[in-house]
Amino acid sequence: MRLSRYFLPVLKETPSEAQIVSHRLMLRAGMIKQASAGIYSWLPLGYKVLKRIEQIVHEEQIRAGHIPMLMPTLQSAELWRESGRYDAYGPEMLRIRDRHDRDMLYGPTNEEMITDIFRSHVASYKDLPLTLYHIQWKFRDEVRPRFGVMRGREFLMKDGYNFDLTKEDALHAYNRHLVSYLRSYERMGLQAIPMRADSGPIGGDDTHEFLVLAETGESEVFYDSQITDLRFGDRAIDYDSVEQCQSVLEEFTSRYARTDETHDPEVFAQIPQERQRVARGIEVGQIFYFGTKYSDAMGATVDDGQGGKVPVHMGSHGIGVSRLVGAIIEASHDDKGIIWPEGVTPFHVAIVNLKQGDAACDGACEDLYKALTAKGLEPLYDDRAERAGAKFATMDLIGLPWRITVGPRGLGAGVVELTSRKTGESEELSPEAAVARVAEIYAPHR
Ligand code: P5A
Repeated sequence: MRLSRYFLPVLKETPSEAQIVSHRLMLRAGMIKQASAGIYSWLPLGYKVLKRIEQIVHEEQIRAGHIPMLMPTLQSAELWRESGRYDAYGPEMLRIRDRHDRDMLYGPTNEEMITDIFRSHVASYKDLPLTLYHIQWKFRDEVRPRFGVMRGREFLMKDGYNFDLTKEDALHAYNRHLVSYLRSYERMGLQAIPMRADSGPIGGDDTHEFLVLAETGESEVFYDSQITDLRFGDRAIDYDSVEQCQSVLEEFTSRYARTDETHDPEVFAQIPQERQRVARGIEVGQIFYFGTKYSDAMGATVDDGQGGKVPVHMGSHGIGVSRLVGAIIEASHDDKGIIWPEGVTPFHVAIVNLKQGDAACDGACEDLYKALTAKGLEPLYDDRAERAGAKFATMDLIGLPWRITVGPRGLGAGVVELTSRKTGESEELSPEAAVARVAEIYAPHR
């Protein structure tokens, strides 16, 4: 993409309405625009990051054997009356009436709708196990929408639902989700710690929230510092293996890590004092096992193969896709702007032309642009007739992890400069070597 032809409405002033750094930076970098309280338009740069996150989530869900689909945003109140949640959900639910006076709602989650799909089409235990998921907009009429996309009213969620014959099978699905979530967050450059939590309106006893540690997080968390040493890394996992998924669960939940809702001061006090941590975190996902809560209420049963009908065991599992954009920025920025992890960056590399209009510089930039594109990378080429300082400031603000700077002096010596946004370190390389280096950096991310 050439910056002269892109739509990147960066702001010079720091927006006064934004209280936390990710919200400020998303507005300044031209990623989002507020449409009304807690509802945002995703401008091209923000949209690209959102899509990258979605892509990672899809890849990891499919890898775990879960099946993508798409349900609507608007739902009929009837289903929610069946489960008993139509009244229970309270004012967070946006209720709508259509022209035929039918009660509708903008879905805050999809347990009822997926259970209805299941009971309409699945009758036998032979069709189990089954996990379906979608990535779809949700609406929750939050009392205090704030912090930009972090606590929105309209927000994008990946929500998945497992259907199993037995509790053991459903707990395997729970563990599979835990593993796939650990992998997903790490690919986004994040450490998200599974913590024992409270299930709230979704229900059930078994639930973990995934929290990214950040001072601006809305949740207070208590944990043993040893938990932060754990990484999933690139270990191979067989998602069908009960033992393998179970062992990841045991490893990642072996240390004390709880949200304030489940915090137990007595148990916490038993951790050596130097390892006790009280901090704040951003909840970027949550997994639930709630057994037969919805299948009982809505009659989702299967033949058990022995002549009987049994309600299926279920769980649901959510990732805050749009919230993650803010969470990643909270975890990765400096005073100049965003620093995108390579896994989610909107463009892979910036090309900054220090002397637009100079034939040699323009030619070298065009060649770099073509060579990077030919490698399957997406460069953002600042081809505007701006001064160098302004170009650097824009690229620092929008946070691309790598920048190639092209100027007449370097070109005279046959080199361009490759700079890391994170460390600020630069390396002089031939243009060909710079392209090869960037391709190598991104190889594990594609
Ligand atoms: C699990 C999937 C559920 O709704 N039902 C389907 C279950 N879980 S949850 O924890 O309530 O939400 C899942 C994740 O969505 C994000 N989230 C939000 N993101 C932005 N703004 C909001 N107002 C908001 N509310 C929830 C969180 O990341 C949460 O973990």
